[in-house]
Amino acid sequence: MGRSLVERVRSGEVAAIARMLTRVEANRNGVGDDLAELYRGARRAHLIGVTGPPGSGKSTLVAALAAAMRRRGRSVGILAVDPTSAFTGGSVLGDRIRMAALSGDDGVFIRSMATHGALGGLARATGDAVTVLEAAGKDVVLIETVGVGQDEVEIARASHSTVLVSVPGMGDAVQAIKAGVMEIADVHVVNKADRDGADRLVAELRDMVRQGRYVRAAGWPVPIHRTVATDGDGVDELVDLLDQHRAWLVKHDGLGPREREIAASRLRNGALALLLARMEDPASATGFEALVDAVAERRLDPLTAASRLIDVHLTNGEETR
Ligand SMILES: Nc1nc2c(ncn2[C@@H]2O[C@H](COP(=O)(O)OP(=O)(O)OP(=O)(O)O)[C@@H](O)[C@H]2O)c(=O)[nH]1
Ligand SMILES: [Mg+2]
Repeated sequence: MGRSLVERVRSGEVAAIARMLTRVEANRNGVGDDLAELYRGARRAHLIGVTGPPGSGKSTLVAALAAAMRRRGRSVGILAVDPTSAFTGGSVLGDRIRMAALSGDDGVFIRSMATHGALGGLARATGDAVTVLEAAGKDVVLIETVGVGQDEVEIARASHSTVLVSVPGMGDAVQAIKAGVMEIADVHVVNKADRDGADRLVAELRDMVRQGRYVRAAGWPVPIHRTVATDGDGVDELVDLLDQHRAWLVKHDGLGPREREIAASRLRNGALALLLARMEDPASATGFEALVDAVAERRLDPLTAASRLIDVHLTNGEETR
């Protein structure tokens, strides 16, 4: 008794972190106040996004990275963001973590994030979960996303360092470009380097990076690194590369532009989630249902209706301020 949930999160209590994340995910009433308190003054963790096609070994790699970071004495938070099947995603990650023998270690906190309702809600919830883990004092937060849609790219982008995982023999590099995720990579990882075709994939990626069309930060030489996540091969070197990337960011811009990128992304996601929630709130009298009728009956086109909805909402917002 006595100590608030916020205080208990701040002292890194595992049960409190779990409870706060459940509140964040469900977007419970009052969680906004807790998050505001947690956000202010929270120490910045090194945010590392790990993205790539399904089955490329992201979870295995994340677990191996976490283990390597633990050996260096760092505390780690892991968020596995699965927009398609949060349930199986979580259990798969759970298996990988058990494989890496991380369970039972209080220095690692693992959570899979599920999507609830509104578009953009997942990105909002992920950002808020990062706030909680930072406030709990994690040195590093690893965020795994399946890099297929815009939401996931947005989540991966809201990191200091983004790892793009490809595997040999699937035409991944080409796929990644098509999906528009190529330029988010600060570090390319060719995982499953034990398989045929790793050399060719490395060469392909090297060509692309050399052409410079897909480079996120000018002046940072994007490394192309091989791993065999299942054996832990190349994982320690990947930790070194990520340290180097963070040091490079600090040296070149004091993290400023990257922090602003993260802040901008969080502001966008927050605004989107709030706007959608308020517009659809039956109690807020924004006329959502009436506009739905008008669009369904073709009395109004969707864009005009959307514009009216936003106008009404913004006016309401001003009046209540
Ligand atoms: N041969 C080989 N297999 C690997 C390697 N890394 C992971 N795997 C295997 O690849 C499969 C998928 O690994 P996961 O870590 O679940 O991949 P993921 O990218 O997280 O998958 P999703 O989250 O479902 O997109 C598992 O069977 C792993 O054991 C590797 O370096 N070499
Ligand atoms: Mg996974």
